[in-house]
Amino acid sequence: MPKRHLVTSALPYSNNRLHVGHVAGAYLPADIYVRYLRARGDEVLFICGSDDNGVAIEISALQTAQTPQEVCTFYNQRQKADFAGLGMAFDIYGGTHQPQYVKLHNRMSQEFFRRIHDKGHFVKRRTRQLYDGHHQRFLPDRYVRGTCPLCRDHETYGDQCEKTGAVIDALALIKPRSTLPPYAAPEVRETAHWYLRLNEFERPLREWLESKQGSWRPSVLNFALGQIRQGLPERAMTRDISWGIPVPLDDPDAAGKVLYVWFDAPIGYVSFTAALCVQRGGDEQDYRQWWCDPATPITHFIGEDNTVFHALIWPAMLMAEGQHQLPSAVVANQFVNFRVGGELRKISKSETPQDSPVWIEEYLKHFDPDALRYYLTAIAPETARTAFDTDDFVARNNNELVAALGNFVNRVLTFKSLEGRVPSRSAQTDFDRQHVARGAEAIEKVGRHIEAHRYKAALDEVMAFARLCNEHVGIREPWKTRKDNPPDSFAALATCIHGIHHLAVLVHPFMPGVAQRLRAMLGLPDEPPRWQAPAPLAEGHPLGPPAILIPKLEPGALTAGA
Ligand code: B3M
Repeated sequence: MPKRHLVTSALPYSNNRLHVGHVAGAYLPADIYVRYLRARGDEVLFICGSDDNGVAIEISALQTAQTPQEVCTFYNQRQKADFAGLGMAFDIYGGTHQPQYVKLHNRMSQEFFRRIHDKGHFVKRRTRQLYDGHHQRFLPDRYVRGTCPLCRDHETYGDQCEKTGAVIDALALIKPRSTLPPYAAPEVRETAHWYLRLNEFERPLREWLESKQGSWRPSVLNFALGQIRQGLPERAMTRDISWGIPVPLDDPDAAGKVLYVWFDAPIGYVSFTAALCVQRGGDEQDYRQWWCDPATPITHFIGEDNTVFHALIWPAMLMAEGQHQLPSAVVANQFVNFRVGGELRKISKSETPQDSPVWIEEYLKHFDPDALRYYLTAIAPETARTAFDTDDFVARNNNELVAALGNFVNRVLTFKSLEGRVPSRSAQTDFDRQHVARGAEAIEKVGRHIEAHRYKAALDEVMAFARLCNEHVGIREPWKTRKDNPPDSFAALATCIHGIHHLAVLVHPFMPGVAQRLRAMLGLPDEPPRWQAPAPLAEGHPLGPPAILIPKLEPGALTAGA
């Protein structure tokens, strides 16, 4: 595996708070991957920030009588705080329209657009578009709703079918309605836009995607290859709205138009990398070390509905522009629904109560971030949609984290005869040595799972080792030999402590807070572990004070406010 990595998480639109579904999709798996790579000794840049431009933000501003800048800055800060509370180890949390980033981001996006333009990959077309006579504005993307022209049985916005994820043409919507009150039926007016000729890239995209067979998730490849089989239509990369990046062309038709938000958003990954290079005292152009060097793999973590953009349109933009490398991997997760009291619901701003713990802000007021990281990994929507179930959350917290991990650690480290020090392991048995070897094997296996983006399987492996540790202490029974055979009792305890040390490595990518508490209890310095089987602590090494690893939750704890 290479030694440098650029990892990105999808840039959330800055018009809403974050919920557990967002976290399970594009952020937590990325953070686990990054923490693992860093523990392995690799150099990683982990890039994220908010997606501040475009229709979604403009509509939220209209609905709340604020400016788009107010909306996106408020949510940029909110989301940043939520991510920090969950321990996301971003190197930068930018924002495509935040004061510190907007200038560089606009310039890089405009340069990108111009290079594609100069190479002839855009075609300017006069087209007809839906227009709201009442508000005197065109209705791109989320400004219009209607029945999807492709699946024909589903209400959707004018940009993407909410059921199949396919990009659609708003003009083709059946029975379209403006999403602005009084929700008029739109008229059709002429306008001019710049379209990316995606069909020119069908072959290179197909060949590139086919080369990922066996390493990428089938859901991403099947979707993207399926779209290519149907043929990739030209896509407009400009919009008739006012909130965004001005189209950088000296052409009267460009006046008053902005870049399509899905054109500039992925360039946010690049411009935030450049901003980070500057923040770290380097030059803006240093970003090329990450974006133009094939020895540095780029991994994008996204939610399933972003697949078309990351696996087709963004790579086509990169091919058209020609100066940056393609992503090495696009890791997409499916949606997470919400089950409360047995009833399945979608998580949405309008239907989910303000104080529900599915909102990260609310969750973090009352509960441990690592318990959520644990649960969301245990139910990770890697191959199918899953549900965040409040009862299941409590059950798993108590039966798995507390019972298998917390109790074991507590039982061993509070053992009286230890007197706060690691005892002698001189009387270790073969069984003890085998146990330590199992810990080392677990570290290897978990690493392989994480490298293959199998986070759920990785966590299962961690918990399997935790259960093994429980079994070990149960079989060795150091309390029974404490008086008659102290060397044997001590050797058993030393083995258990070594097991805890292995667990402190194993849980780190998933639950960094738990890992830190384990290290403190083991009397180790407060620094991230190396991803390797730890050497046994020396006899006499002073242990730290035992503490509660993960609090037990009362049944129904999460249902309040749900
Ligand atoms: N903002 C969509 C979303 O939040 C979009 C992702 C952009 S990633 C470049 O789901």
